Amino acid sequence: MAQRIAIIPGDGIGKEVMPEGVRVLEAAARRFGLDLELEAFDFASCDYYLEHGQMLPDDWFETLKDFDALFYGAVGWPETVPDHVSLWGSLLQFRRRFDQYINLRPCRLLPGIQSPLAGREPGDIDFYVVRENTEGEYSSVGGRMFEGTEREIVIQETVMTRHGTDRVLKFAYELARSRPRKKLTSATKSNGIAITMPWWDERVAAMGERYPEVAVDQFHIDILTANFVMHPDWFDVVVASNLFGDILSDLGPACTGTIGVAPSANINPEGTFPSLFEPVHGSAPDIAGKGIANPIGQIWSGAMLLEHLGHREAADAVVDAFEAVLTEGDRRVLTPDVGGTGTTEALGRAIASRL
Ligand code: GGG
Repeated sequence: MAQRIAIIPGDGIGKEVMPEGVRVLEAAARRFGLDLELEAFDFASCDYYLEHGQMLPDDWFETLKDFDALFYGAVGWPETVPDHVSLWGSLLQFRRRFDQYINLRPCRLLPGIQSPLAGREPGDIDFYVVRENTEGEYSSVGGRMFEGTEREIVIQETVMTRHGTDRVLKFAYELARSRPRKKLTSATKSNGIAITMPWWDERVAAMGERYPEVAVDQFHIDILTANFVMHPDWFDVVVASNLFGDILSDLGPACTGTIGVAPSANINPEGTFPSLFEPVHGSAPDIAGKGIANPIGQIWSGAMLLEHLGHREAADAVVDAFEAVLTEGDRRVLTPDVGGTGTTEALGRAIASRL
């Protein structure tokens, strides 16, 4: 039976990198004889909002829930829709309603890409950020009072549950245990955020009792960001709350030369609902429409999607294909963020032709 994949380009460069993500998925499907059925949707975009007054149709949950995976581009076009409206109206609905509580974000220095950190070679930076994806600082608990007056009050609560925290910690420990270094780093701020974060540290320690073979350390988020830059080789698996994980998973890829290559998987590990695969980058209004966005973040996310659907060999072939193109280093094919003069499409085609 065909595996059904929903294609949702979203906004800005999402619309430019998605065709390349699809091109490579289709090339992999041809080569490995995979039965993938792709269906495209225009919702979860600011264009859809402008036409319909909301980011998603009322029946989006019913429409998407039986897909095997969702392949997403990027959200946000602040010129027309405020960012918090577009994000909460689309991506965060998917993550929450489909209980995609793991956001898995690999960070790896790829061959042929120059790290801005002096002397770093491929192999020196190779870790995962495991981001809690349904609660934490991304909470809808709070409100405004006395708006526009001198007495204005704004409150937003951080929400951490034992269920939500333990399940992401378990995933992170298991990932660390499966890797050669068996090392887990926890992102905390328990000196300043003196209620939720000491509790997060306690949960990390409690879960650690089940994984004695995993070496654990923790850093406050401020020095942790500094150490991403100074000592990226220290890290293997980094587990973080929703906001800290979001920040770390932009910073990590920046240390590998470009955020344009970074992939992510929003996973519902139980498989009750579809998981969602998207590049880490957003819609990038500054370069949208120029045809120069790097499609590798989308393509690598496609590889994660293939692996999630059980197609490990095809996923590895996609990674091999973009690594080969990067290693070859033809500047006419590479996008400007990795030192080339090429276009999104040229890079996508070069990768697909390797499959
Ligand atoms: N492809 C990822 C994307 O569109 N990100 C936009 C964004 O602002 N995301 C915030 C988040 O991931 O929490």
